[in-house]
Amino acid sequence: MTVAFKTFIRALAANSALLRANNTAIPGRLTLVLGNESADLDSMVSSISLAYALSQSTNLVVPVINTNRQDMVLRPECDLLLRHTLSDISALTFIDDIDLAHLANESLDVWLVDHNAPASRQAFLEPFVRGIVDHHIDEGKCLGAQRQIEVVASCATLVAQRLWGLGVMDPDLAKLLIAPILVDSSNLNPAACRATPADIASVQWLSTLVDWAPEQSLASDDDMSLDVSGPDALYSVLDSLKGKVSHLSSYDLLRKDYKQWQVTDGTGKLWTVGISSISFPLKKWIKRDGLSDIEQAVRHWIDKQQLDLALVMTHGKTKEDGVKVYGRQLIVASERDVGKVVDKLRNVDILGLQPFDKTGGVWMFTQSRSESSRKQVFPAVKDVIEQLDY
Ligand SMILES: [Mn+2]
Repeated sequence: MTVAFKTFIRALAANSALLRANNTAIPGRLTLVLGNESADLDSMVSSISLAYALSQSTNLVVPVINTNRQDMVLRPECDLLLRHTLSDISALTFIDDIDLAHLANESLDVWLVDHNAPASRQAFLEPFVRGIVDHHIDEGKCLGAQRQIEVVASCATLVAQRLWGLGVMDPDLAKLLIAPILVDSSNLNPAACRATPADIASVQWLSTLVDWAPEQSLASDDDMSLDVSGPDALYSVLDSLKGKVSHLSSYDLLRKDYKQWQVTDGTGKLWTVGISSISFPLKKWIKRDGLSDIEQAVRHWIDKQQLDLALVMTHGKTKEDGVKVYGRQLIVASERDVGKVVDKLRNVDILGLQPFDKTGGVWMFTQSRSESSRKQVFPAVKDVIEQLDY
């Protein structure tokens, strides 16, 4: 017998309450489906929908949003989509709702979605990982787990394929899944070079299952409703919300889409490395807040996260000679002497760094290889650190 999506969502409130109460009397086994700690739209949607897929054959499967509940305000596109398709997001479990270390015992099973190695701060989960569904470069962890790691634009494509195989789909679930695939592939735009044939096939299939609103004959106003008539309109609402950063301070921009790792260098020293990704071009950010405000925010973040190395990737369109062009920039910062790391990064081909500005321990570059996202940049940085031998 199949479990309907609405039934699964209704049960989440009770399951989340059970976890929040830290109840040691959780009946039988517990399966947590954890997205990555940047908690973007893809991670949130993939963890909810993979949890639903697993719930067809497993009792008590709970998706966990891997960010604090209050940080949802930093991700308005996620907030809107989840409210629209799930109606009640208070039923969801956020990482600060539960005591993960307490739940990590012999009756716990973990599925990682949209990442393939637990975040540094969640490394203790590694022995409990039973499955992985992801689209990042394989970090070679959790080798005993069921692993599905494929290069696609959006992890949601891989989850959609599983749901296809299970023969369970629902109009709200289809809308939930199609959203990150559109966002991560720039609406399947070939020029963005992100969509794979699998992403395109998922969008085509899901699109036929969504209850789209009737086509409006009037030009629609710019309200942020998701009662839209098709994928293009859904993409445009979510993308503009995602790009809305004008209400965020420099410091909030740094924490909005953030990942952190630990890397051991050639001398055995452990580095804590953080990478913020910001969809706001550096030129516009400097114009808005000024260099010293940005520098101060970065130093504050380094202190807050206790980072040995902070990277800030900015991207977006700016006008160059009257033409809008997409570009990426990279800020590298540290309170330590990292000149050697910076020198090596400047020789990394997939970055193509060109000097932009430098103040104190904060280097700013234009990243001429604008197709390289954090998925490519972190492995490059990791390589550089691992080869340090002074
Ligand atoms: Mn993803």
